Amino acid sequence: MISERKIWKEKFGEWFRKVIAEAGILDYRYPIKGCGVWLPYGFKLRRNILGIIRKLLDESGHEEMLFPLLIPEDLFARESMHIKGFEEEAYWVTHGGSTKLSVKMALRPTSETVITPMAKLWIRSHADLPLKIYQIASIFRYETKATKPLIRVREVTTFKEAHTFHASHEDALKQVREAIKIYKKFFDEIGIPYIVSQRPEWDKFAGAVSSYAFDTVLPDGRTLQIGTVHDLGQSFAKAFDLTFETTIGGREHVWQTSYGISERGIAAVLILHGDDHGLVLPPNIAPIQVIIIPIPYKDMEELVNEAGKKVENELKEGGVRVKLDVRSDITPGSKFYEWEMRGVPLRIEVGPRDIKERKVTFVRRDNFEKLSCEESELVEKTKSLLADTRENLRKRAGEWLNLHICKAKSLDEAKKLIDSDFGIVQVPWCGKKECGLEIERGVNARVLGVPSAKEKVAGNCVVCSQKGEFLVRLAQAY
Ligand code: 5CA
Ligand code: ZN
Repeated sequence: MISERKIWKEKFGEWFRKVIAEAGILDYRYPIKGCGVWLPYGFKLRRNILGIIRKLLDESGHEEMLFPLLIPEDLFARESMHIKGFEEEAYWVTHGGSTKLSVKMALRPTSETVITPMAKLWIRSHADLPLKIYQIASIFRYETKATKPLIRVREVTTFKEAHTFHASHEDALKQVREAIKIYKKFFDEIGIPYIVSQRPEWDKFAGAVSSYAFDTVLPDGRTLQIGTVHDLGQSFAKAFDLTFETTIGGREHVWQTSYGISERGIAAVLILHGDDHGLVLPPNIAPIQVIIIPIPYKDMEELVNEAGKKVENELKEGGVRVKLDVRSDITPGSKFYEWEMRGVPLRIEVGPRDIKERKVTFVRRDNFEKLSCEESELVEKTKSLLADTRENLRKRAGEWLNLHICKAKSLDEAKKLIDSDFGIVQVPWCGKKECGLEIERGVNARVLGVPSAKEKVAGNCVVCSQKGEFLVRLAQAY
């Protein structure tokens, strides 16, 4: 598999564009760069993935809400670091019809400056804290780097942002740890491997005290940031004068966190599990888990279709998302090709021989293994094959990431590895900003950050030779 992927690496950008269109995930031909259309099959996949994050957030005391898209300039500009970071990325609404607006408005590039002033109306005392909310909505960013479907878009249609409010920094830090745990569970559920890094001080979210990022490695050796968690400290609370009455009667500024993911998580699912034949979808999120294809022989069309219908009903009753493909104008071979490309995890072929022998024939999408079972074991066998497929995909993607993280002892060695599209390279670093920037320049790559749970480091800073405090992670990043 992995060696296959080496060849795959070169053409993966092209593969990605082609497969999302052909598989019916996304139509990216809309005449605005960075905007696409979710097609029905893609929309179902998106809905299943969002179901997982919704459940995780709801279970941990977050409540879903929906906030306005427009931000008046004065609110948007209130927190100075935030506006500095986002000003150039915002789309601005300046007119209502032909009337020039007295205050121009930004389309939200994220929602701290929408949510904090509203929280000020809701939070009075410590009894109102913590407050944990989220929304799933579109955001807009005028990205200047090359746009790419699902990976770098200008309308991020699947932005899930959570915002939390706390009575102490300690509580906010606890929330940061919970958020990291929630995202770990989320990415584990969809079979995406990741590393979590604390972002360097010079590359944090605009307005944050500290930022943590989830990164994964794509087939071309470049990393994709698939989620972030931020400790916002009191920056926004101070800018908006959001305070609460403490237990001893004084007033203090509220402590905040925020964390977000987007359709990049969906892109990672498509890319990391896919192969030369197209998508391979994890069964727990696949819109169709089992595709049944009747294999008609002369004069037996009706018989195989009926048998297929029976299999379909039984699986449906067993709670499996199943589809019977009875189209008579295309051959079984073309059907195999199409559903393989669309990533359906399991295929059942129903032919005269299966009917006669009271057997069911399966083909797994992840490894093309062909298996069979007795008719009576249909539901049970299907479920165990789907579970195996899911586990295999998760494991395979995990091995891929492990093979693409390594350590280097010098800048030279790190640069060679990065130039060969290796993936993530870690080097000892003293922790000083000058050295960090020097490392970025030296290897011409990005500092992803340092491991969020700090490991003991052996070795000296690759720039200044002082004792290394951290292993810093470097990569070509999307
Ligand atoms: N307010 C915070 C937490 S919600 C925030 O906006 N953080 S962020 O800027 O880091 O965005 C969160 C995640 O959204 C990123 O980690 C990235 O995975 C995703 N994202 C950001 N910009 C884009 C984009 N243009 N296209 C696709 N995904 C994006
Ligand atoms: Zn140093």
